[in-house]
Amino acid sequence: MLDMNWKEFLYPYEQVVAELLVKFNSLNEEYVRRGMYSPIESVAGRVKSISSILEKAAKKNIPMNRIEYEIEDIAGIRILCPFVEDIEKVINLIRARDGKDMKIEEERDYITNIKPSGYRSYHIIVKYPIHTVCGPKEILAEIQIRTLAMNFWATTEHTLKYKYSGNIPEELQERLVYCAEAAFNLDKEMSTIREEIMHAERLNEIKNNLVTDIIENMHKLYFVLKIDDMDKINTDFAKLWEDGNLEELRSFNEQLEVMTNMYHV
Ligand code: 0O2
Repeated sequence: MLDMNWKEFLYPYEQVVAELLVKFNSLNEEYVRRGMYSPIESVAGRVKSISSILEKAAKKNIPMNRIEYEIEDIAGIRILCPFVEDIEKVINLIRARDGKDMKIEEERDYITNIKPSGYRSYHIIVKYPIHTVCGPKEILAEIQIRTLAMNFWATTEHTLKYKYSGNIPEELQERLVYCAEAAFNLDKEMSTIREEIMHAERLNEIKNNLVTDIIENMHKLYFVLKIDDMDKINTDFAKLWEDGNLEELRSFNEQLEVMTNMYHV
């Protein structure tokens, strides 16, 4: 096992991680350049260390000549999303590539099916084609998709697992399960707040458009109405604008439109 040429064996995996990082980082940059909201916060990748590969092979009784087929996460990237609903968007972005620049082998939904440890994340195992000097090759890679909160929990738990050589004391395990729930509740609460902010932004946009229409109509009427009538319209508008009631502003604008049509302005 140990006399294997690891450098040569791992080279294609390094290429896969590098290519996947370029692709998902470019996707993220494209969202930013287009001025769109990106469901991707950041992307990181790594090739599994030789000791971790050997440990996993021993744990799962995988012979050396089978590790490239049976250890799926030698090449791995992790996509972090700001909000929990962004995970679905990233999954769909990956599904849209299925059969194009990568093949989806398996999806593991540890967000619906939480691991007993409390671990939450969405895993997609893909086969990624590369061209080596020895010819074309398909390499297995694992894409982990999770929120920032899920990642905070997972990296902390991973470090503790390492510290306790895989045997975290039961009392600590229970506290970790509690923390995983707390992290998930934080994700849910942040999503609710985000929805409320988006709703308020939409209302504000509608109000701004209405106010623009009202001011345009008032300008038109300025040339045809008597000064007293125009003063009344100005006063009414100032009051409505301050109160900000969308329905009242809408009906006020409708009245102005009737008048502009009547005066053909
Ligand atoms: P790394 O690179 O150190 O993260 P298994 O050994 O059965 O758990 P399997 O069958 O390869 O793993 O697949 P699984 O469980 O779908 O995915 C394995 C990877 O998911 C792990 O990689 C972790 O990165 C992550 N993971 C799964 N369960 C947990 C968990 O309870 N806590 C944390 N923190 N991460 C988890 P490795 O092999 O641990 O390697």
